[in-house]
Amino acid sequence: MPYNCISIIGLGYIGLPTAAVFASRNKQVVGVDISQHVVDTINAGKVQIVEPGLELMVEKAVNKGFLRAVIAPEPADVFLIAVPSPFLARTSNDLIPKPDLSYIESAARAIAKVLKKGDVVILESTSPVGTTEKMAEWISEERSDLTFPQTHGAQSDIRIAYCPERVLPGNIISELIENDRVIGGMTESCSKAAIDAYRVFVKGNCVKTNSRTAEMTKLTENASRDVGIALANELSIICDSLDIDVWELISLANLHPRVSILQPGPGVGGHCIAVDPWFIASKSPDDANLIKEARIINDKKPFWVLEKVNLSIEKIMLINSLENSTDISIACYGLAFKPNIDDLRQSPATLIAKEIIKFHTGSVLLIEPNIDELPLELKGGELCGLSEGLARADIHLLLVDHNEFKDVRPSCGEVIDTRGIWR
Ligand code: SAJ
Repeated sequence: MPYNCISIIGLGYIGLPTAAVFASRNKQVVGVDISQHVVDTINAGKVQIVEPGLELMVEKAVNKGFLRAVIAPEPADVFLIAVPSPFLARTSNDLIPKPDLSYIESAARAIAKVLKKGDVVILESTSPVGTTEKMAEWISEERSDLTFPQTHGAQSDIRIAYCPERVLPGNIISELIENDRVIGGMTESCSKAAIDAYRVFVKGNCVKTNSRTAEMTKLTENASRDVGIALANELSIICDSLDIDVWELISLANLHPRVSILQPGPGVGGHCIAVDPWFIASKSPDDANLIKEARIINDKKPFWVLEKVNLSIEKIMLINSLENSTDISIACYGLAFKPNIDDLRQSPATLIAKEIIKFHTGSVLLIEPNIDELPLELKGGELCGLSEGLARADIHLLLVDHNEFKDVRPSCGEVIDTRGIWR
């Protein structure tokens, strides 16, 4: 393996674990991040994100001198870009959100300054098809003294490839090592160079393709899951109106050897599945109909849940001849975007809780065992323990299937179970 120094640009959920794994294989790793806080934290052998096993790896790597973090790129043999690729804020005219490639562009232009002949540049950030080629252009604009694959093919000075990450938060370290990788070079020699770099720690297969196919592979993986969840969410609405238990229905349908339906919920959250399908739709707006529709179905699901909450409020008011809903307490069980994590960002559960706080005049109890403090956007809700919520609420709204909620069940009151664990 000719590459001894690896530079990882962006030390977040993907970049930092990748840096730590390279360093654990005794490579010299220079992590680059625009946040001084992140740089200082890592150089102190600590981590700014919650991921099992990561802190220990970073501490060891820093103490042994294999990992250090810096603000500005330094020379290296391999540059791996793992910066965010969100979409731009949507205006009322945008039917499809537009990708924001500015972080990738800044990273590309910043590393261009320190590139030398023979270096490899790999993009890992989830990206619309064609972004790797764009990145190659941005770098070449900065360095007319070097040659690039788009103009010099296999003979280029710089090798450029796309290699998507596909790890699951909570299990990142082992998935980084064990999962198969799809590696798409702009040329055959670019693919080979990138495979050489990943082989340092990847035990799974490194499967070769071109950069556009690798970009689309990542988007397809997450779009496929989004479409699958949209089917489950649509079924849950249909079944509700037909008085059928959707979870029983799905488990029965899944007995068929060639059927494997996913689970409905209050919507799709997180930073990947709810974002990536739009990258396909933004590139192919007239052709990505199913993909677009799935996004719309999943984005609408939280509002369907809110209608259910309103119906429950009206029911309680009617039964108890109440003039207003001030005396009705609503408990929301779970705020995270999926079970057993503390991440509330882009969470349908948090969106639903926020909307309830806005319109409901009575108490809104928020039960989230994985956090100690409510974010500002949930001001007006009361963070409380599980038994208090079960004892106090008139409406029990189950939003996340955290393990803590599986062994309990409200003994009275209205129950709205969006995850099917309190059936
Ligand atoms: N969800 C459902 N029903 C299901 C499965 C999930 O409603 O049957 C919801 C979850 O509650 C959550 C959302 O979907 O709100 C996404 O959760 P997830 O666990 O399916 O996925 P992520 O976003 O944590 O990670 C995904 C993974 N991609 C796939 O499984 C295809 C992961 O492997 C990727 O690396 C990650 O996106 C990424 O970074 O792209």
